[in-house]
Amino acid sequence: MGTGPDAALLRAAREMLEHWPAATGAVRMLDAGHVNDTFLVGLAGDAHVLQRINAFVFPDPRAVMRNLAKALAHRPRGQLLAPVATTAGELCASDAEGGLWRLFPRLPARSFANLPDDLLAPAGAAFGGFLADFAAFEEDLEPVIPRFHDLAAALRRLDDAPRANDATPELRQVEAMRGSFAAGGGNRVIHGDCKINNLLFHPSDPAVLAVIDLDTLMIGDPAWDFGDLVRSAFAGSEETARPAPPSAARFERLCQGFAGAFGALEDAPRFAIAPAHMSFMLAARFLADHLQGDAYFKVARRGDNLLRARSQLELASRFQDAAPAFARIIERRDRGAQDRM
Ligand code: GN1
Ligand code: MG
Repeated sequence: MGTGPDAALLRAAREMLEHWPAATGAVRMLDAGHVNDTFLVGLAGDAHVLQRINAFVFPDPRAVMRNLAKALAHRPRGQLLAPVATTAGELCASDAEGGLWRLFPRLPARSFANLPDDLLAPAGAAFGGFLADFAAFEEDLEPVIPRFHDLAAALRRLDDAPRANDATPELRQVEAMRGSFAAGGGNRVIHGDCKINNLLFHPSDPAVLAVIDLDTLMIGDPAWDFGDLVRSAFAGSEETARPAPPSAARFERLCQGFAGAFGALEDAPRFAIAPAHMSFMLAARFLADHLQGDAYFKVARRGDNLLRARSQLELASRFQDAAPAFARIIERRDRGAQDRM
């Protein structure tokens, strides 16, 4: 058996399986997201996904699970993935260190780092439909990460981080752009992490089977979800690589799908600037984490968070340039939808 942090984590994952009936050994670690630890495991012969919630990022992991339980109760049949209950009948189990683990079925589905054109509208519709469904959500959600989508707070954390020479160009770029974005607010339930790899697609049809990762379900502005969707569709999910240039045609497909399910994107300029806003905020978060020694986002190697920040800054600047064209596309779609009514 190997040693080191990965081996210890795999061992911990295997030990957790005793909490679920008929679960078999943790097969391997999955590279899924930048935050939680995720493993592929077997349960009664079917592949499942075991996950430990990152307690540094989510100081109260149980609050994450309480929010999830409320969301599942709100939308019991639609496109959400429920954890498999433990033998004790719970949605999660804790380990000796207080870490919280949950187990999800692994659907036979496709997921993408880069979406093909024909899946852009279904992706938009899945997140737009999610927001529409949660417009009527009556439960109180517990805030799991204080000031999560608060740009001013992200910039403050960056300002407070230690300085390093390797990040000088990125810090300058942040200085040059920081005055361009308004704070934002919002007062309805949003998904909070509308990345394209949080969608599971039908194995062959252009349709979404599930919207996953509800850890950051929270009160906010739907434009942030829309912005993250567009951001991730051009960033690709690894995010250390250079982003694809924004394309009006791909934006239009995302927008058609999203607004078709969500409803008109009133205040088109706010939605049009949201991709730039979300990319810029994420750049500040990646950069602060690089300067603080990669405590928050997982990295395969030192420097990944700097590369991610660089890529998000490039996106932010390109999305800023594209915002007037994006606003025209949004307005044209809304007029077209009205004409058809
Ligand atoms: C993180 O772990 P993952 O990949 O689901 C982050 C999001 C970022 C995203 C960027 C709780 O999400 O806010 O947009 O990385 N989640 C948290 O890829 O910080
Ligand atoms: Mg997430």
